[in-house]
Amino acid sequence: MRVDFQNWVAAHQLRFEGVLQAFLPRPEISPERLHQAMRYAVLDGGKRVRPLLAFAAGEVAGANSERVDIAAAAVELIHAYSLVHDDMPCMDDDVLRRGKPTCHVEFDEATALLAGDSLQTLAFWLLAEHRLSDDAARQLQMLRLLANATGSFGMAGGQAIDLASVGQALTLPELEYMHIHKTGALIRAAVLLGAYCGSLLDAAQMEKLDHFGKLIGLAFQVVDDVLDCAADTATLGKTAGKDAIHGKPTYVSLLGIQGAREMAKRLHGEALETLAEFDERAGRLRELADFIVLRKF
Ligand code: GRG
Repeated sequence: MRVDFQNWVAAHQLRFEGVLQAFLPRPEISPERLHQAMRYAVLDGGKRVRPLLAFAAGEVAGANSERVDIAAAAVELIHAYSLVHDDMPCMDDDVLRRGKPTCHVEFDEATALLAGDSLQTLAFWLLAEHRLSDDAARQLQMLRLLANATGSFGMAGGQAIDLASVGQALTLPELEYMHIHKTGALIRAAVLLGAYCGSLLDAAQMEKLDHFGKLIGLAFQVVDDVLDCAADTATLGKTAGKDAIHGKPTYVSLLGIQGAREMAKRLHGEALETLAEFDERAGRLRELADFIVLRKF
């Protein structure tokens, strides 16, 4: 019998918490404070959207779930690192994340910086240490893919553009470029890495999944912009309304809230169309696309 979506999500979130616990350095091992900060930033919080996308894409590609766990953990560690650094005073300067004090508030700035750095390197260590594919060239390709999605041609590059765009009037294509990199690149990588752990898909199907990842990554950001102005801090677990306060260009500032909602709906439709040729094994990906666009937090 097929488990309903809510239960599938809950079961994977619970099991994956154990996977992350096992991969993170134990808190009593030296340097204790750094290891405690790394665990604080990763464990017990977050929707785990990127890992869920990797699990769902792994299902499409017939992947071994232990391999997908590694890929999903690597992506989530990169995501956690990005949140720790983004919250620091030199960037977004925020005090609340996932319903608790941000890492630099709970620990200190230097520890938060090192925790982010160490989470990033742990992610790449995981991909290098474990076998994720029977094809060594493909495994290298996976490392390359995550590096590109994370660095100056991906998330970090998008963040640099974001920081430079405060108070600027961006055009829609400029805003899209920024978000495809800042938020979209890692979401896209999560889908691809999950699929690369399996071997059922040909190049054309991988390209379809890549396009799905791109569309749903952008939709995620459009919804994030809407929630930043439509939801409250308690629901989001992070400070609401900051984009407008900081004069950040967003889909809401460019299109209005209704226009942004319509854009998310259009991207959602296009993402589902991209999956049209896949059979029921893509069911979880379709459900995740729905969740990403309909979510309230
Ligand atoms: C510091 C290199 C560097 C990059 C930071 C991801 C990012 C780039 C900044 C985070 C700021 C932000 C709120 C971006 C909007 C989209 C986003 C990534 C939201 C947070 O992701 P969720 O909603 O968070 O998946 P949880 O806590 O559920 O994991």
